[in-house]
Amino acid sequence: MAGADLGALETELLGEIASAADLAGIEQVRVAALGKKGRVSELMATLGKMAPDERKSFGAAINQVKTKVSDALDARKALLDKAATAAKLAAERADVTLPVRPGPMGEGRIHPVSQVFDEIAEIFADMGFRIAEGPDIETDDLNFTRLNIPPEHPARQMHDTFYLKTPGTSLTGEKAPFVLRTHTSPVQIRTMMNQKPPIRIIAPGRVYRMDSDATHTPMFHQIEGLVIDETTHFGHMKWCLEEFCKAFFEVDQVKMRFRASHFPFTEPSAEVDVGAEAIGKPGQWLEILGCGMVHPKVIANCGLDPEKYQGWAFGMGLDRITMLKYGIPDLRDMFNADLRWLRHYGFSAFDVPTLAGGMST
Ligand code: 2U9
Repeated sequence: MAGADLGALETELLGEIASAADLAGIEQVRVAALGKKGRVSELMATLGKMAPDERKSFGAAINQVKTKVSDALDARKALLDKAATAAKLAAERADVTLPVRPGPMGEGRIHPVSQVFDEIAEIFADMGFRIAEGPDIETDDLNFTRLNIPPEHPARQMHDTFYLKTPGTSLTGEKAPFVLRTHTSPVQIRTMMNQKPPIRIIAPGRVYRMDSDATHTPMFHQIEGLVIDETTHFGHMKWCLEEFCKAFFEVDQVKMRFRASHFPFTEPSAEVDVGAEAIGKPGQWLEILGCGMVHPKVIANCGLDPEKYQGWAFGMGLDRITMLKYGIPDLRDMFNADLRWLRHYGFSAFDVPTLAGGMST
């Protein structure tokens, strides 16, 4: 091939490269020019049959064409690459500040009890508590006996507790009646039996009592807390509960009233009221939880030395404090699965409660 033809080939190829519109086009030109059977490669293959002098000059000329074509391919490819990325970015541009589009995530509602559980978990997690869970079906040993609730106690009677027809096997191996747990306390019992103090847990969950009227449902939700170590005392409990109330009701100050009470599993025990200013009703008191120092017998019943370890516990009805905080008038509506109610009282899945970002807004 003569030098003029080589120049024409170069012009033709550079023209094709310049007019390639996209990455696929540029690849086509590359294969047709520099591929195994490409026009430049085929010229290279003719070198072998040439006389040495001719080979030298023609070889150098082809190499020049090859380099120019190759450089032009790279440059055009880089340009097209950039243009393709820019086009993709423009097409896929998302304005993350726009409100959520209608759809399952925006439509669905978090039940107020779930929201309040998340709020409480956040508050206690911030104070170093861990969430512990256990089964809804327990033996009467874990639900009652180890909690210092004796067999003749009214809570054990058939009209308060759901007993299962078939007995189960207790943790110590003997046959024991199965019950639907009447409180989440067996979760704390299990934790004390399995874990060395210090213990700081909250135990949320469903509990069951044979009770059904305007203010009681056979299933309701509780959240209990337990702290066990060598030195913790009633003052720590009061501080923690006060901090909890301030964070939960989202106020800077709360009035609290500890009234002496009695529970088999705590001694001394107290019921706790909060000044209703916290929910905008000055002058009234709201009972929100029960608490006390864990009874030494309960500590011993879990295999811990009550001379060495002490602690405190509290319990509250989640449904009740949900109703208080969010002004829900009727307990039974909480379990009716009425979509209109849920749309009114429920929360968006995007309103995740955090201490930094706010509990309920
Ligand atoms: C262990 C030791 C002690 C949990 C406690 C209360 C007080 C309490 C009620 C609140 C409203 C139940 O839902 S409610 O009806 N609970 O007043 N609960 S102290 O004490 C424990 C728990 C576990 C091992």
